[in-house]
Amino acid sequence: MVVEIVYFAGPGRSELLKLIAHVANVDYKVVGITKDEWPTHKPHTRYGQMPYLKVNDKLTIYQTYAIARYLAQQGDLYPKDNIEATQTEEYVAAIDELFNKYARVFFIAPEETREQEKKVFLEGPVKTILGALEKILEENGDGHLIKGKFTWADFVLLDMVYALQFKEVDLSQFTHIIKSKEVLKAHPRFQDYVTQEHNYRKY
Ligand SMILES: N[C@@H](CCC(=O)N[C@@H](CS)C(=O)NCC(=O)O)C(=O)O
Repeated sequence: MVVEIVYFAGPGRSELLKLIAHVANVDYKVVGITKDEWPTHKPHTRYGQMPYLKVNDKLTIYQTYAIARYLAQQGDLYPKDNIEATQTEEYVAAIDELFNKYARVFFIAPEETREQEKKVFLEGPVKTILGALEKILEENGDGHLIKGKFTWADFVLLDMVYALQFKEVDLSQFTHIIKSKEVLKAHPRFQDYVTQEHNYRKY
């Protein structure tokens, strides 16, 4: 069964989904909707938004992190242990909060207030949320948010880091987060993902 990851034909929220699907060894294909197609496509989506995942004729899943969780569960990226699973949920929820603020600052905020909003973002949630995850990585010491294993939370963080660096946010103070990138990139399925044409982030 091949699932379809449907999103705008370009980078954005579906980067994470393609990466997790690939690393989790899910059989997937990428469906790109153009800006011109979107107005006629939008009313057929549940929330008027993308991405969505078409699993089969009966099942379509919406909301980025719900899709990411489902894909992670198909492979070995979602912990079977309840406590570890809950910890990944916590970390992903924190990153979700950061991502929504990032989207506001860099893509939604009006030009007149963007610089001020950016300052508040960098001094506030970036420091607090990444600072907290940095501490966990430091304690674990192996580049993983859940010690000893690759989980979806690692890739959610990686995607957030790339999104921030794409906007030239300096993350050099978060040395353990930066180091964890290399650990994730060493995953054999990650190595394969970077060769894919639809790897728009150019990991
Ligand atoms: N909470 C949603 C947000 C999705 C979202 O904001 N999608 C945007 C693109 S990044 C969208 O579909 N925009 C087009 C529109 O609203 O018409 C998720 O996580 O998937």
